[in-house]
Amino acid sequence: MSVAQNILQPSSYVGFDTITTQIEHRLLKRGFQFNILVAGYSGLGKSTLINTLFSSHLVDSLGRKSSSEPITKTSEIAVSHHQLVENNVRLNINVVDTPGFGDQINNDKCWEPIVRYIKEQYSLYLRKELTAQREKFISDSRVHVVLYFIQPNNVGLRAVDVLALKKLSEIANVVPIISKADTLTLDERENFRKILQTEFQYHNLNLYPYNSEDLLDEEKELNESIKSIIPFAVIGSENEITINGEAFKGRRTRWGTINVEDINQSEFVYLRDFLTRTHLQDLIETTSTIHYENFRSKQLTTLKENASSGARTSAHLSQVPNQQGQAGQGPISQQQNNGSTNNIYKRP
Ligand SMILES: Nc1nc2c(ncn2[C@@H]2O[C@H](COP(=O)(O)OP(=O)(O)OP(=O)(O)O)[C@@H](O)[C@H]2O)c(=O)[nH]1
Ligand SMILES: [Mg+2]
Repeated sequence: MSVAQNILQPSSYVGFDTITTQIEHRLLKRGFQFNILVAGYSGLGKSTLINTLFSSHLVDSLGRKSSSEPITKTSEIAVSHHQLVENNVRLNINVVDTPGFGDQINNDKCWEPIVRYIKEQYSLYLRKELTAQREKFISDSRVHVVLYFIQPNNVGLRAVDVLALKKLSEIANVVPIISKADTLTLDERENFRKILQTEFQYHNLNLYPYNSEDLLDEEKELNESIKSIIPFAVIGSENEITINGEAFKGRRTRWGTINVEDINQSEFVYLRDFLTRTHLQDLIETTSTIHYENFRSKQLTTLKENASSGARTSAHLSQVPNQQGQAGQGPISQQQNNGSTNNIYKRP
């Protein structure tokens, strides 16, 4: 069956072309929510980079500033909420700081608390979606991007990195980063990036951005060029340095000063543009349409299966008289019904 489509041109101005402005006003009023999680080995500059990224002090860096300071470590997952405003655009940011790997006595499965945290946020969202009286705007704590910090060892990924990247990229958008890039020479940096890219392929890691047929040609091109420089080799600093009247965020070393925004020294600017200018909306969207959707469909399928097996069991049980001789009133059927209803709220 073919549907004839006539494109009509109104004879006078109707005004629906302002819909984009109307959407913009509404979105601006509501603001945007962006949730970012940092993960990786301890002391790799996770907290420092988050502060450098948004040019604001968002989280406390727990590293030592001088050799006399005690070493303090992030020991549990901590979420901090922030609101940044730029040209009337309100960006609500949740930064999820996680304990560095390698700090525990047993580092087996040290990524598990992070995986659990990410799934809990999906579960929370799903629960809010399924309530009878839904909130008008469901507050979104789903993690939109995991920045995974890799040690600048010029050797390759550790076994823990491979496993953590695998587990995390199955449930969220993961962007790997070579941290403290000032500890590598420019040649070492390029060499290390190539080693890592080969390892990502070898281990079949599904890292962000993804290839999709839905993308426009220019978006595909942009993603290809971004993929060629992932993992970004970055340098972070919260310290403001002034040289010849010019103030910048940088690191002062014995050999000179590093401006973190100087693209000849650090790919920090590329990372920031990627996260905030070119891919912010896509990160939010893919979290919802790919990762949350996977979680949601698995949970609902399990719920449906449990419900139908529960119904079959209770139909069967209804044939079996209980101790009082009443069919289907016994504690077993009640237990099974409870189990299946609660399943969706359980930690996966
Ligand atoms: N050389 C160098 N040092 C850095 C860089 N970024 C951070 N640091 C320093 O590394 C130390 C640790 O930084 P943090 O930001 O606290 O590291 P973290 O990964 O959050 O550490 P944990 O919370 O303990 O896991 C601090 O002394 C920072 O000043 C960098 O790009 N280069
Ligand atoms: Mg930290």
